[in-house]
Amino acid sequence: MNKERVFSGIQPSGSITIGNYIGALSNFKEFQDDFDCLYCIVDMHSLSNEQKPSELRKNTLDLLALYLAAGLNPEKSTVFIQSHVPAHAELQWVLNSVVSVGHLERMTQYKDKAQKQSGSIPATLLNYPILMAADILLYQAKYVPVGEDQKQHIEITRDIAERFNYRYSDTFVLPEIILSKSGKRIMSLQDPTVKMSKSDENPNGSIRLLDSPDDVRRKLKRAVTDSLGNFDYNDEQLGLKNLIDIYSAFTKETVEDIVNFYKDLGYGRFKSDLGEIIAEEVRDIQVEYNNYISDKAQLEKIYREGAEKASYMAEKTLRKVYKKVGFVAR
Ligand code: ATP
Ligand code: LTN
Repeated sequence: MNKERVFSGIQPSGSITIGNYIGALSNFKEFQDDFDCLYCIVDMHSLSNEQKPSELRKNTLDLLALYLAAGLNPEKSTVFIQSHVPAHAELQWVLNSVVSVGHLERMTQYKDKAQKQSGSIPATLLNYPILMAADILLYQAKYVPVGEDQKQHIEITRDIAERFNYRYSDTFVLPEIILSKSGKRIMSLQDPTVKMSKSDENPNGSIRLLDSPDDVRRKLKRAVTDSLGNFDYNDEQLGLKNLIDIYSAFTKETVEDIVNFYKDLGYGRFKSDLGEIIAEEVRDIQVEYNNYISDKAQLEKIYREGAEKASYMAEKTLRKVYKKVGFVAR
């Protein structure tokens, strides 16, 4: 029996954070046995922001090593780099024709990021959701495990698929979002009203998977809480709430159990325990990461084979699409 497809991707636009890990990466491995999974490093999406070429190259290989360190098994899942499969850009072009500029301009991520742009706004930022739709629709993926911030992007993907299916007859599977059980949205340690993000310029706002254990402990100590002094989980104490979410994501303990345990122990003890918990998990991941990143030949073999498998699936959809829109067959 054919397994249903799962597709997800992370941009190599910086060094990935525990937000990316909790909201996305740590969940990827859970689908490997029951679904036909594709996990992509979406390097083309990174061009929606200015990137230093040498850093983009390094971040891409780092992210591949981190995918593997987080338990992705290339024997079970297709692990690949987006720019190695030209069908993504090709389908994106076709899908441009079923999306209005107005819709793209109303996307939350576009508005946020365009506003932060100091110079002119690159067209890649506006077209970002169409490339993401192409990623997912090319593989007829049914499920997309991502963090909550990506909800609108999955909605526009469904919308694009529906429009195309309506105009040219049934072609694409309509994908569904899968949110992680805990930590759908991890916030900055310095400002709990904004999302923790790998492109945050404040180094203390996010913990990176490749941070040293000492940096992890230090950043946690400095994490913003409040002066109320009561250990509770509510919207008046957003900093603490965020740390409790992180604790729960790493330990799988319930919020209630965490609050009960730390009620009389206080913030200091809680933060220092959480520092140890994250430092330990990060250390384990880094041991694996170091093994993978030091073997460039093995990495190359993995991404080459991944691209070959992905291309085969992608070409099948692209051929169908080209035929439906009226391109003459080669
Ligand atoms: P950038 O800062 O470059 O925009 P980002 O850190 O927001 O990047 P993405 O590459 O956009 O990360 O996201 C990769 C995955 O991580 C997505 O599934 C996204 O939903 C998830 N993710 C990102 N940030 C968080 C967060 N703070 N909490 C939970 N999940 C997150
Ligand atoms: N936009 C996503 C990254 C991404 C993605 C995808 C996620 C690009 N293409 C396809 C899932 C499926 C983000 O996390 N910023």
